[in-house]
Amino acid sequence: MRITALAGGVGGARFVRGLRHHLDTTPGLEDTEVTVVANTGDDITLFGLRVSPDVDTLLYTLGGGIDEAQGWGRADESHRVQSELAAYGAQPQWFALGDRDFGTHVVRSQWLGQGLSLSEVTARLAARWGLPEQRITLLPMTDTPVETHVVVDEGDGERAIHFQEWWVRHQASVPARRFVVAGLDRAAAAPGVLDAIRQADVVLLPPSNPVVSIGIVLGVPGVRDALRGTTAPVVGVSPLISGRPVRGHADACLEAIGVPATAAAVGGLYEDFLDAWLVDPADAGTTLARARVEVFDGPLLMSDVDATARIAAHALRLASSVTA
Ligand code: FO1
Repeated sequence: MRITALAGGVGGARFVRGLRHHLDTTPGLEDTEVTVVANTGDDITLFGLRVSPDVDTLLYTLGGGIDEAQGWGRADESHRVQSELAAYGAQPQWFALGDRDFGTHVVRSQWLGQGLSLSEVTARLAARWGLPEQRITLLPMTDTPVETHVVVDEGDGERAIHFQEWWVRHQASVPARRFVVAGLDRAAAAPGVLDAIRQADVVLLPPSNPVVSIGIVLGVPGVRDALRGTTAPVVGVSPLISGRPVRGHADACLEAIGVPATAAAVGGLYEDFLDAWLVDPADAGTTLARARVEVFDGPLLMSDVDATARIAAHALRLASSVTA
């Protein structure tokens, strides 16, 4: 069986880890291949290095090197390089980059500089983290360098800031007018991405941010059409519980695009290709125009790997029960 998931950062990575755990501990499913299409709109160039936060969060989470409490960055981290950069007055200092994390950014930048594509670089990084041995293929959504920017207006007129500056420096506290991803409409899907959707047996949408993570992946030309056309059932997991994101600032993102922060409204964003939508018991009244809505038998909280595995298992059962 082949499962394809569109993923953002922390939520997507934790979901895929739970999915893989469920597959590996369920007789007959161990050989299932999982392809993850990662959002690269969060990518940013810092100190001359290319940083790909959602890809790195997936690598570290699936490879066992993640700082579990933070959900991003490497475990057992130190910040000696960053303190040297600060001593030189190097900017910015609002994005915490650890010494071990710098290793990833250095090799990514070196390989990109040697002419490798982001897909080739990501495959090398994934090999180090043992993803092929887990039957996980990690694909960037596109090899074209793209970055999500946030248009804000702090009273002195509109200006665009990098997504990370809005997300990390401002903690999404400055109201976003809109999100723009320069060049996305001319970006080609990375090799294998569209086939991974078209040829999947199941397509899953983890509880990632619907606007700046999954929403960006959906903006890659051809992705939405592939989702509409695939014979695979497409099943999503709500990232909101009672109108609140479990973590992050999905509510601020939804407000920026004028969408209510409800499980129903988020499911509605995917309605043109979604077959089923898994929601928390607190959102049991949710209905969608065409997709089937099912209530998870417990809190839709990815509190640990076992809890996440149960959510992933329910999503797969749901996929087998709906016709695409
Ligand atoms: N998130 C923060 O809230 N503060 C940080 O300083 C920070 C640094 C950082 C460094 C590398 C990385 O891969 C992720 C990092 N993140 C940080 C998380 C990141 O902003 C988010 O995980 C995604 O970009 C949003 O999904």
